[in-house]
Amino acid sequence: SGDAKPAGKAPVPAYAAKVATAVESLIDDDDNRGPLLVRLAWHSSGTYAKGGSPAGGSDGARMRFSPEAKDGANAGLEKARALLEPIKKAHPDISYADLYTYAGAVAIEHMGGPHIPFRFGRSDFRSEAEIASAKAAVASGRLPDAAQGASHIRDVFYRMGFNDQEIVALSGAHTLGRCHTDRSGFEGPWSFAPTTMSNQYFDLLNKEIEKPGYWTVRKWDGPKQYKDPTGELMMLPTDMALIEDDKFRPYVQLYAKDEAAFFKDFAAAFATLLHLGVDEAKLGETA
Ligand code: DDH
Repeated sequence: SGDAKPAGKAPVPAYAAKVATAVESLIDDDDNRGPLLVRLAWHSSGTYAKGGSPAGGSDGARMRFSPEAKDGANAGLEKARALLEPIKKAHPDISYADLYTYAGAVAIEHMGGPHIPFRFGRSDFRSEAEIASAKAAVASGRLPDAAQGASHIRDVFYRMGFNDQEIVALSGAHTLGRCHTDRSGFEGPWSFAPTTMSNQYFDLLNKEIEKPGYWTVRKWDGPKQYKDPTGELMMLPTDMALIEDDKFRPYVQLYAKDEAAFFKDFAAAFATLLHLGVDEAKLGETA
């Protein structure tokens, strides 16, 4: 009949370009926002467990509600969600779940990184009760713990379906942003240019391979972290695990010398991350 919907994926929504522009101006207003939005996209998605019950992942935008809103791993991300609220008001047709992930994709590219292929179509839970009755509440503990080592990193990322190369590529996001004592307890940026996407994180890790002792344990009252010779930069125990582990280390070396390879592999893995657990049938054309 004439009522039949045409087959095929939904086109990229008309609001996509306007939302991207709005996210870009948020980032231009304040240097810390780009990295914060990338972390929001990652923590929205990184609860995914392949075959898990609940599955987790970005669909549903559960981070607006307990338990994810109160997860210590998400400390500080309430600021990212609040920043995006006016964009949601101006473009009510975008779901929160799409907005939280799309903003991260836009931020990567706007900070000089690769284009992240993105598909719209996620939907939102409306309340904590709705999440609970759908048995979709994800308890704390699925996001990585920075105090641990390679086997923990593998547990977390293999659970999402990633391999060692993808784990290392994704970790390169730590070129961006910084740790805050009032959020994670750790302190400081990983790179000298934390609002520019580059392979600098790998370059800095690679210095330890070329000159052991470049990174040393920082003496302070806070949790164990490493400092560089300038004392300005930091690495987490999980970052150092990437050069301690024989299977991770070659990818650190590869990405340190080949930024194009890093950008290509990061774009693919980050796009995969943002779509984990989202029903293929809901997703539209790739933007
Ligand atoms: Fe991360 N990350 N991350 N991270 N992350 C922190 C900040 C940022 C771990 C721990 C921390 C990824 C992987 C890991 C970003 C992106 C990504 C902070 C500091 C901690 C701690 C939070 C704070 O105090 O504000 C650990 C552990 C891992 C791991 O893999 C084992 C991945 C995969 C990504 C990604 O985006 C693909 C970004 C960006 C930030 C900076 C946020 C900011 O406000 O600046």
